[in-house]
Amino acid sequence: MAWSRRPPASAALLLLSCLLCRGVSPQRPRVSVNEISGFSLSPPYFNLAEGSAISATATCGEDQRSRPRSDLYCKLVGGPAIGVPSQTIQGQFCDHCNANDPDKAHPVTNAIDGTERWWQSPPLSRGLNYNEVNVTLDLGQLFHVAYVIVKFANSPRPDLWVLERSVDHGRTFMPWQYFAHSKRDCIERFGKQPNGRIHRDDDQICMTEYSRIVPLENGEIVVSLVNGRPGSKNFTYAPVLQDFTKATNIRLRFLRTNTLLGHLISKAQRDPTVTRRYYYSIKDISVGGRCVCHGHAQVCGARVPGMNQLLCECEHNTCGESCDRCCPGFHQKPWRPATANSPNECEACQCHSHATDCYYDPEVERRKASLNIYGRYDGGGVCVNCQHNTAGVNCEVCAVGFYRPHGIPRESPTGCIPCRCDSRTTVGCEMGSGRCLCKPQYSGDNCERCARGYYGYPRCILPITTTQSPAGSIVECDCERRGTVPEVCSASGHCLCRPEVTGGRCDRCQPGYHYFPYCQVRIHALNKPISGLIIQMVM
Ligand SMILES: *[C@@H]1O[C@H](CO)[C@@H](O)[C@H](O)[C@H]1NC(C)=O
Ligand SMILES: *[C@@H]1O[C@H](CO)[C@@H](O)[C@H](O)[C@H]1NC(C)=O
Ligand SMILES: [Ca+2]
Repeated sequence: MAWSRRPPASAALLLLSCLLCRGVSPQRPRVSVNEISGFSLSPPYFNLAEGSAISATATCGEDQRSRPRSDLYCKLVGGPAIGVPSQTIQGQFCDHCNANDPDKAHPVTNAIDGTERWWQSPPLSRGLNYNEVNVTLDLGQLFHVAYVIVKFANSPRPDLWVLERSVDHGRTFMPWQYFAHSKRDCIERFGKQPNGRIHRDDDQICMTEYSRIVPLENGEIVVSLVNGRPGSKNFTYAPVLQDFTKATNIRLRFLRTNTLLGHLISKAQRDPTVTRRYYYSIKDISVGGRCVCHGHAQVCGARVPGMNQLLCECEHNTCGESCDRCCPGFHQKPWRPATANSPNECEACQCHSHATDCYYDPEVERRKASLNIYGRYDGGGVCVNCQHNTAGVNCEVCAVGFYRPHGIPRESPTGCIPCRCDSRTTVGCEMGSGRCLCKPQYSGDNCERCARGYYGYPRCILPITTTQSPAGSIVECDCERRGTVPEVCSASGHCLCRPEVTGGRCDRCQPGYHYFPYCQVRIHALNKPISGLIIQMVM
């Protein structure tokens, strides 16, 4: 049995070509993702393991503090040597690990180096605790992972282990898939039905087929995290599956090595000629994945300078590392991931060129108060920081104290000009005409007089009699209104009498005038009709 001479990246390339070939049956159809993407964009899959950082909790030929040491191990497989073992001890083919010797070092980086070199864990003869070893990949950022392929080297595949993932950069891990040699272990160790059907997109299954002792060397485990799951055919509408495939870190948590003796191991566990044959070895780990771009990017390439990070090249007016928000100025609609049926683009706000940013307000959308760029009241974008003396949800009006003359377009940066009105008597001016808009107590084209019912320009206060006065501090105007001019009283509260009237309250006629409030000079005959003016006043 010869080790494959295939260049290391070929496994991933084969998978990738398989992903792309759709329908064409490759020689070894192992993993493919046939999703209907429609309007949703996705960057290509690639081998995430190559760019990741890898660590192991224990390594053959190194002590726990990473200092070199010599560890004797022997292969489980007998028969003719494959070239590597240098010693035969009692019919076993044996060798040493030593981190000091490049030919005998088995650092964990060998598992992602693209060569035939492999990582190896300490043999159990060094301690039965080396049944439990973790190998952890740090992907550096959040990715969608479609599959994990582990190729083992000079040992069988593990008897019992868990594939775990983290989405918080390694702070917490959760199981992704369980592997056990016996169905009983699935139930007893992991509480899972062995080889059960997948019902939900996030079911964590327990498989027994990958823990068989054969092949004794160069076994493979292919873990597909998408295929066979209900949401796989409609990935863009399967948020649970989208979440299930996310990972920032991947951990292979090995719990028990495979042994020829099965559970009789306990009887032989003190015999180093047996236990030195039990260890883990990994030749290659590949992780098929792609950036998380929420369906808004088809390229995920640009590495941030100085950082080991891949960025989505966001489309659909989305922004953010994973296109997870709308770009500034594109908040007319709330952000949504793309689906097969709709790109769910972020839509520009209508700010009439007076603002560069906006935010989405569902209440504004409910009131249909936001104009979109197509001229319809659809969406909830609210422009922020309207420039050029403009204001409003869409920067569509002029700020207080400014008006836009007729015929000037809303977009004009110089369209809103100051009102020519006295700010003491006005609240601004009318759009278009620029006509002054009086405060309630003023009227006239330029708000130059008191409104009806108000007296004493320019104060223009409401006339109140002393008996009605709620508080003494208010200057009141206690006049006989039938005897005053229309303004009734002055700003200081003095009653302003008609010329023929007199008195502090303007409540009597001047000398020589008669019949308040008429105050006529001469009345020739009382039985004659009096003047029209008087009739008017009487009525
Ligand atoms: C392996 O990782 C798990 C958590 O995923 C942890 O509980 C366990 O202690 C680790 N094992 C070793 C040997 O460090
Ligand atoms: C995917 O799911 C969406 C929403 O449930 C549905 O409208 C669409 O028809 C589905 N597409 C396919 C191909 O099943
Ligand atoms: Ca390798």
